[in-house]
Amino acid sequence: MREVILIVTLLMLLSCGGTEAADFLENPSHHAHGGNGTRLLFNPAFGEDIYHTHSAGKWMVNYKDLHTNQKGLGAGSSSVAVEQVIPMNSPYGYMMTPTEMSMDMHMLMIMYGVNDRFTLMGMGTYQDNRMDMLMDMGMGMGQKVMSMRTSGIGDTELRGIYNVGGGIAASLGLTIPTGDIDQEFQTMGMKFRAPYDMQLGSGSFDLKPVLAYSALTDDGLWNWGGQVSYTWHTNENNNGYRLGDTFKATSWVQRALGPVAGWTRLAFNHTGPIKGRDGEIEKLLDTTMGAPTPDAVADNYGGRRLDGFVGVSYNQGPFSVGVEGGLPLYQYVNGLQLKNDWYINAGIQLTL
Ligand SMILES: [Cu+2]
Repeated sequence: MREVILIVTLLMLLSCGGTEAADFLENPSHHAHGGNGTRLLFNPAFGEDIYHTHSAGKWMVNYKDLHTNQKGLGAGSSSVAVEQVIPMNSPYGYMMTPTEMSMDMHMLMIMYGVNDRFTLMGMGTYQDNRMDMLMDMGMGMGQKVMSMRTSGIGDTELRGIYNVGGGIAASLGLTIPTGDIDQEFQTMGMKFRAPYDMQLGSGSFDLKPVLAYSALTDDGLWNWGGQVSYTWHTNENNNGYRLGDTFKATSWVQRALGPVAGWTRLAFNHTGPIKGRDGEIEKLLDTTMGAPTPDAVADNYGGRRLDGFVGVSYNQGPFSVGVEGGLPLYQYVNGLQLKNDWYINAGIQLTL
């Protein structure tokens, strides 16, 4: 609730300075051919899409790779040493633990302006997850480094975006569960279903309402704004669980310098714990037949985080490319989890 109040306040403050920009957003076709303003409003590389509309008959295609690196374990806002987590007679008492993880989400997005107020969007994703783990072999046989990898098609999103006016866009997305949630891995000659964080999708139909505000100065040199979104996993998936719902808020400032633009961005994320259990994943927690690991426990998911980013983009004609790097500024994890360490998001975009 505190987050909602903070963001509403932020949006109100921003809207005080946004009257010239509102006129621009009402008449985007005046700036349709790659002027500064267009580039700033259609950022190619933000780690989350800022929902905007296009004028009637205009297309946009964007490809992005969102890379997240996680390293080291945390509980709440503190760090936890590996010696606290394995072996079985340590304080947390697991046999295996993740030590580092990288996630790449490749996103291909297409937008089309149905009319000057309403834009349709479709997005396909491809997910690539790699995890390094440490396993205690028991009976004083030492520890073994292992790795796990899952990759494939992720979830698919369909979305409508409506230009409310005054620089505000309202949007609703529906995610279709095309990502596999039965990914497996092998250890000690046995096959297990991979933990929740290594699966490729949510397995559920998700609704994602968004409210975005974007402002541009008359000279087209400065752009700023904010966006709030909510992800609601509407149903329990076929494997008996539902990922935690997510509230996200982001706010940014951009400055154009010729064909280049630079920006800084803050992003807040609050994700709830997983509801329900995947019985196949829980077989890992069997102390005789499995390999107990913290990420097989549904309670060890979700938390809240504030991330900071800086980025740069370059625009030529209908093309723009960009990259941003980020670090978590604050994070609180539920239970025991890997902590986020750094981010790199890169994108290339074509506006027609
Ligand atoms: Cu677009």
